[in-house]
Amino acid sequence: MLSLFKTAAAVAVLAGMAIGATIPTFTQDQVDSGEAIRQLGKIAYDTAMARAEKATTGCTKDKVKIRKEWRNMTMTDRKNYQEAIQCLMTKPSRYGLPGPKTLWDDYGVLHYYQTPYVHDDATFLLWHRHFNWVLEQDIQTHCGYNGTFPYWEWGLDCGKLDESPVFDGSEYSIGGNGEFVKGHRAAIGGAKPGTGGGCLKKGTPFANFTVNIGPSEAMNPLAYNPRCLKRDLNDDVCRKWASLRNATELILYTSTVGIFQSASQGEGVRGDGGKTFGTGVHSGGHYSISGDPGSDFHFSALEPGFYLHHGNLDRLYFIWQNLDWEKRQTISGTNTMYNMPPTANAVLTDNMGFEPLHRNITIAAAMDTVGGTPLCFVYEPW
Ligand SMILES: *[C@@H]1O[C@H](CO)[C@@H](O)[C@H](O)[C@H]1NC(C)=O
Ligand SMILES: *[C@@H]1O[C@H](CO)[C@@H](O)[C@H](O)[C@H]1NC(C)=O
Ligand SMILES: *[C@@H]1O[C@H](CO)[C@@H](O)[C@H](O)[C@H]1NC(C)=O
Ligand SMILES: *[C@@H]1O[C@H](CO)[C@@H](O)[C@H](O)[C@H]1NC(C)=O
Ligand SMILES: *[C@@H]1O[C@H](CO)[C@@H](O)[C@H](O)[C@H]1NC(C)=O
Ligand SMILES: [Cu+2]
Repeated sequence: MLSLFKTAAAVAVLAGMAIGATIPTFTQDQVDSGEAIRQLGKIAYDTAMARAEKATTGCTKDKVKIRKEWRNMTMTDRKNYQEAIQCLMTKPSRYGLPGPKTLWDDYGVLHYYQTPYVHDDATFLLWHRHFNWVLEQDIQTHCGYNGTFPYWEWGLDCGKLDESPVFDGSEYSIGGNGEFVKGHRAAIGGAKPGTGGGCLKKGTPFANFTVNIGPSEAMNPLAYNPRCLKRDLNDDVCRKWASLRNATELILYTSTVGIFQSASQGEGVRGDGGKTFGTGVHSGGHYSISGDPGSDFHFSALEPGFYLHHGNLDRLYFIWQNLDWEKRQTISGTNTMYNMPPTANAVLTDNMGFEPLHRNITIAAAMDTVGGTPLCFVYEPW
């Protein structure tokens, strides 16, 4: 009964919202099965593509790269992507610091430095959008990968993460679960513990990968601290905060970017119709993977799954934006996490920092995935 009530509320709210695109009326079954978000994804895809079709320079239609859900990529692309990430782990770091050794480590360093400025504030969504794009450039430039860039729709796998094509441990995955480790491991929000906890199972991609820096709580987090990559796949977290319903409701019940970004990060805001969001899909996706560095606030960028996870978060934002494109190119908040220390409200001309991985860009430059400054991609629904 509760779920039926929620559907009715969603329809009423949307009818009153005068949103740019015409959104179909969904049943609870369509929301829960993913049919709703698939349809919303198609509307967003068409809306963004229409902009590229009109462009005569920059991001024209023939240049748009189509990002796909992992299972919709060819087997060749899945393997090549996985190998390209491993390849970054063999290229030298650009920082010239003693701890980080590889180009891959650089992603952990940049994310570590930027953490207080790009979470729970105005640039969260757009900084992470561009961070993924920078990785895409690096795997092309340094490792020859010119295939499809992936996202991972968490909700397709909640309840069977071990069997997910992303984490099944095959050469077409980004490695398996960690070895099962007994003992207490707290999960967020009182969820049941995960099913791994140890180093990645031998013989799976990334099982031989060494995490070189971190963790956050270390005396010197950037010091050399080699250890294995650990995972702790957690189906309960996935079901509670990263399900297809959770992702869909984030889009349907948030009418401003301030609420969308806070809701996605579990900041306790309420959405349309009084909707609450728990820990939010951002934590939901991260802690579905968990482990070290997967659950480390600063160093999670050294978990290969980070980019598939943030790809999906960016896709939800892409869908949300394109459902009302004219009105959804604004930002909300300041340039510091929870506005501590207090800073001025961010403006579109503010700089986002990516050096030395890539040149900095303005917030405005990342607003449109087909804006061509430099972004030029869309997310295909699965
Ligand atoms: C992309 O990669 C394929 C396979 O390695 C190669 O044949 C092709 O020339 C590449 N395309 C570009 C534009 O680099
Ligand atoms: C892991 O092992 C594979 C296969 O031997 C190798 O190609 C790859 O470079 C190794 N990766 C790392 C990060 O050492
Ligand atoms: C997430 O979705 C599940 C159903 O898939 C639901 O049980 C749970 O309450 C939702 N969480 C939130 C915070 O809405
Ligand atoms: C790039 O951004 C970083 C971080 O905001 C800043 O420290 C640096 O000065 C910027 N570089 C340029 C060339 O603007
Ligand atoms: C994506 O893959 C799923 C499952 O394999 C398939 O049902 C679906 O048709 C594919 N979607 C696209 C757009 O190729
Ligand atoms: Cu982050």
